[in-house]
Amino acid sequence: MSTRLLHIADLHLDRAFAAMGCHGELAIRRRLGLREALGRAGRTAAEHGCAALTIAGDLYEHDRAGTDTARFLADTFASWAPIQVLLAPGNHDALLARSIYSRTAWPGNVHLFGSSCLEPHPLGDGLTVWGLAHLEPSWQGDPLDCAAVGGDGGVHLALFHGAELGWRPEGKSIHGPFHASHIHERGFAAALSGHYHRRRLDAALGLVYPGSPEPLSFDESEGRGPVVVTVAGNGSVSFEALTDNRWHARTVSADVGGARSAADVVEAAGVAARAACTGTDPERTMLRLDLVGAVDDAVSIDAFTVETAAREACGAASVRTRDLTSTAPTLVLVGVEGTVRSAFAAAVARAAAAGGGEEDHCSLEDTLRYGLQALSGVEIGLR
Ligand SMILES: [Mn+2]
Repeated sequence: MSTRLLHIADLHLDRAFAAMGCHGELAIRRRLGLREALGRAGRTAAEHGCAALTIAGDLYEHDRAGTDTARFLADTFASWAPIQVLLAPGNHDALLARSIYSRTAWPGNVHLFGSSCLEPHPLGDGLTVWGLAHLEPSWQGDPLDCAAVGGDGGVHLALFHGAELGWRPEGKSIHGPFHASHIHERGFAAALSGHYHRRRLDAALGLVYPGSPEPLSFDESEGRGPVVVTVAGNGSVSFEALTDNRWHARTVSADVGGARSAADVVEAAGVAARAACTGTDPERTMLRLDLVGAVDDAVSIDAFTVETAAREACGAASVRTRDLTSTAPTLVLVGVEGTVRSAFAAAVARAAAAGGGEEDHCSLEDTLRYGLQALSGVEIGLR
């Protein structure tokens, strides 16, 4: 007889989405979309005959989640009975005294892990899920720093929010650092983890990151969804990733090199944006549009104009541009013009030659760009 679990993590209910440039109506749609994703997970667990749904932290964002979110969660979980819900708080939803976790009366099918050391929760048929909670947002303990489990012929799974150190994406914060090699060493058949927002299934190591159910940043462009964990009668554990995200994050480059006017920039941006939205539901697509190429300083690139035009062209829910263009080589000519422009360019060049850090260099580049645009008499587009 096999047992199935459905594993999710990093839903981040109540997220602001400001970092993705969402405000007003779009931010509300995104937050409703997160609640929908949780409802979907419950239905998926039922369809797959899962005994439990495991949630490895960052279920909500503590700073923004209030009583309404607590009631939504309690009612949603109750509606899933008899499926059990196992909660292992992470860094964004740490088990603080005033947290939703602490002050909500959870329905009987919910089990909240409450210690920073792994504690057992038997699911029957010799299967035990060991879970822990981050008791504070900056917890730095090793989730697998525990005595080895097992030796009873049963199957043991670990459930926690943590940063596997061999696979940390650049710049990702470290919360609950651990080594994947310790999963089997400590007697666990698998670690059902959360924290990294990109899916990772490693059957050999027994490591699962389901990733965030919906994309939370532009870098989260891959398909995402819950992971079905099957514990077979012989004790072997297998994973199956489902892809059911309804929102999409895309990044595309538009080469605007050689553009002679803002109209050329808008045209190239529209073509790239349309191509990027092909095959997705544009109304639920968040597009990041990188403008690249060497552009004449007489061409005004205004981010808001380009974003508005690109959204018009492809119908995406939102478009954010990153102006990665460089100033066209025509600039070299500026030096021989014998004008205010050339005097300005020479002054900036002297300042650049005087050295300074990366930050100085960037601000001098902006100085040159905006200054030359101003002196050319074009409208200054903000990056
Ligand atoms: Mn997270």
